[in-house]
Amino acid sequence: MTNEKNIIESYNLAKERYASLGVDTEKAMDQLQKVALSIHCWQADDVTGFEKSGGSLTGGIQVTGNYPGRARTIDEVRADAIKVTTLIPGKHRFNLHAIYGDFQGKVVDRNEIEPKHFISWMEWAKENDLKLDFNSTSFSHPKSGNLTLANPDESIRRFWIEHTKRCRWISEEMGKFQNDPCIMNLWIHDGSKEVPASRLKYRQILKESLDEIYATKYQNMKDCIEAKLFGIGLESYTVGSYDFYLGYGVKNQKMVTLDTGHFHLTESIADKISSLLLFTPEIMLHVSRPVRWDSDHVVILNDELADLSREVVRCNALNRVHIGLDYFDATINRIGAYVVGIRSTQKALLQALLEPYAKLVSYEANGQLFQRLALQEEAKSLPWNAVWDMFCLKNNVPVGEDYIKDIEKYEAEITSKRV
Ligand code: RNT
Ligand code: ZN
Repeated sequence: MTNEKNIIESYNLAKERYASLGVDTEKAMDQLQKVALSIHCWQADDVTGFEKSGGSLTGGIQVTGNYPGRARTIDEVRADAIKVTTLIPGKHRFNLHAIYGDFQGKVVDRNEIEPKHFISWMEWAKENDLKLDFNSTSFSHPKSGNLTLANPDESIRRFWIEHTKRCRWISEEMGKFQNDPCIMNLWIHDGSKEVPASRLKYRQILKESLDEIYATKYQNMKDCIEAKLFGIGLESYTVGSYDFYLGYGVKNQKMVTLDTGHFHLTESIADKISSLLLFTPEIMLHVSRPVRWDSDHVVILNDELADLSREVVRCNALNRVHIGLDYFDATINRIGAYVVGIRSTQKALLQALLEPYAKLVSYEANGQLFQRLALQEEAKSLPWNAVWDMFCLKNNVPVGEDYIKDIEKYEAEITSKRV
């Protein structure tokens, strides 16, 4: 159990320690306060959504586990999301997929969705001081197959073009309603299990589809395009590879979405930030955690996350890098999965904001390379945790592990009753 007096005392000591290295802890907390994370709706219900005709999850992604308590209705997703917001500091965004529309029990196919199906979400978000982001949904549909926007079959391709255009229209209306641009992510699973004879063919088709989709210019939404290495059952070829979307993004000034689970395991996502910032307008992140593969484990405070956060902060790019979460774990309490992943992401950002960066840069400029290495190592064990606790206290949310009991209570009273 944490104690307020101790938190304040520890914070004051930490503040002094950081000040001796030229770091202003108050400023770091102010900066972190402004970072709105885009919280993915799909951890709440194992990427199921509310389509009446909804089938099983396809598209090369997979949720494992069957822990009780999955949200089954819009109201349950909303209630869980609100619970999560009470256990994390700051004001955030909520990221919807097209299959989460409020379809009122009707069958509305993907090429028929409209802003009206998302009005109740917009109102809910407004009431709860959240902003919305959006995603087109290419998976889990009878027409998904292995190819959607890259499909040589013209009727299937047209179906998905129509869907994606409508998603941009919906995003535009969301952006207008909330008076803040809605970011719409486009990820499609298109690919194949074996290497195709023509890798080029499908990429050409995808490019044409995207050109048509993006022909309409909007003011209140922003587009981002998400690449991937492989999907389950689609291991040998992904039409929308990183090279493909990087090229498309640079040429058309679209944001590229970097999902931290979508690269070779030894590839550094952090290292991509500074390059993308030079050639694309902004960046979207899907913070995830691959374990051996794109397994979408709950985000934890590991070296990769610390490196990525440091890079965003070192580039002074918190205003150009949008941070979304993307993982789905059904083996543990799902509210807990949200809270652990979100808080870990915020901790990584705070560590980055507390780095004695000015000193590191000056060592480097002076060729003092031992000094640079030494300070980088020492920075890892500076008392950032005292600042984190203070940040939680100021935000009136549980400090340290205190949120465990809140989630246990919510489980006992709410999620365990969902049978
Ligand atoms: C899949 C992508 C994509 C999805 C969500 C549900 O590998 O990461 O972002 O996780 O759209
Ligand atoms: Zn993703």
